[in-house]
Amino acid sequence: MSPLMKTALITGITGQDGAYLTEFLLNKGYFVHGIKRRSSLLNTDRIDHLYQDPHEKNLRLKLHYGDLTDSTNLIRIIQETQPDEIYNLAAMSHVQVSFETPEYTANADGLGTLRILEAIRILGLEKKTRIYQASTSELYGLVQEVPQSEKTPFYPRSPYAVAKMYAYWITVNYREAYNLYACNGILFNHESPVRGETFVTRKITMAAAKIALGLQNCLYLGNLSAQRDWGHAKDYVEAMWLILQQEKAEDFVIATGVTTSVRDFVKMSFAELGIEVEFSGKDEHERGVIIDIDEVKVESLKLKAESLKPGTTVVKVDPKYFRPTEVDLLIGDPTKSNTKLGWKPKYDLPALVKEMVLSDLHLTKKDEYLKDGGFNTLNYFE
Ligand code: NDP
Ligand code: GDR
Repeated sequence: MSPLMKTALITGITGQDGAYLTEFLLNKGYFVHGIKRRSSLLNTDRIDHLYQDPHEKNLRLKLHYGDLTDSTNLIRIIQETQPDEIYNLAAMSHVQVSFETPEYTANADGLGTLRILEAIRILGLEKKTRIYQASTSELYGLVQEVPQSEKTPFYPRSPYAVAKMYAYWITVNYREAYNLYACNGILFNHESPVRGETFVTRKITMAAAKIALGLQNCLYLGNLSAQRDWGHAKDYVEAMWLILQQEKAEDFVIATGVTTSVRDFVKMSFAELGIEVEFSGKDEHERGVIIDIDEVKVESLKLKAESLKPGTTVVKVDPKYFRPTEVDLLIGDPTKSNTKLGWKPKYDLPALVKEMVLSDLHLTKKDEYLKDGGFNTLNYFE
């Protein structure tokens, strides 16, 4: 390994951001180490295209078994890998699930960050290793002001956000107390074709593809009025890297500055498939109904036109997806990252939606093929 080659350690390498960041850092010439939890299935789908056989001569990607709840394991991996940069992306990242598993979430998302920071001190790596902490717009929670910037006060609204608030402040504290180069990226929602299937964007794009192919009847959602500032994960991992390349360690908001409701995300996704959906009704009785079909688009995408009739209800509200406390409106102010980091997203929302919908249409065609052959895989996702 060349002495000039930088080494990065990524926790959460099997996740959405871990995969995009690994690809980004390999392209920059880094040696990338990743921490992966043991699971009964391999769970490396998102990084399989980057995987290298450990026997390869010019190996630049290596996976280590580990867990954010195990400090001894983190200390050992950091000692072995001696990273120039650590990207702490591992987390129980689902807001609604955090209401079901609050203690575990606090342990992994909150204390997990402390364990990494302490490991750096224990190993005397304060001057060598820079740390990126995956902070989140969920910290803003109950709306205090819009758009939300680095100066906006926090008001977390879930066990996930409260755990991430601890992680945010312990990162700031270790920077100030021990002069670590440790930074928070306060990232607003970012999505992609490999977004987890239970986050709302991916749930919508997968369902739109299945409905368009006649493989699913209806999409059930929770709060349709929630508004999010959605960007593309590919753009956001570049910002993570830029945050660690500055002279001084600082925290940055990463966002597009545009907000959209869940309802409009649904409309945009179906429109990508030539299906116009309109909403009517209120609260849990609200529905999304097909009002028009673009026959040319349906034909060109080889969709199942016979199952797509104007008047058909394709979206219903299921209150089980309502959260005990909701975050209604997120819209980020990216002025600081635009000016200091020179960061600007390349994707806008229409381009993101298009990429996700077409990717899911492609994946769903495999299910269609299997169903035609008598093997129904679909119930897993409904
Ligand atoms: P994902 O849920 O896709 O990935 C999370 C990763 O963390 C997975 O690799 C997961 O492993 C791993 N992980 C979970 N728990 C542990 C643990 N105890 N020990 C080790 N690894 C663990 O999340 P994203 O990629 O979307 O997000 C990355 C980070 O950024 C997270 O911290 C998230 O909270 C934060 N964030 C995300 C935003 C977004 O919009 N995507 C916005 C702001 C912040 P496995 O594959 O085994 O489950
Ligand atoms: P979020 O993302 O909670 O913002 O956290 P999610 O996609 O889960 O929810 C966004 C909004 O959509 C509403 N919603 C639904 N959400 C889900 N998951 N499923 C539904 O059926 C549904 N219907 C409506 C939600 O109530 C919410 O208002 C994501 C995660 O990636 C976090 O890790 C990250 O920190 C934040 O983004 C920024």
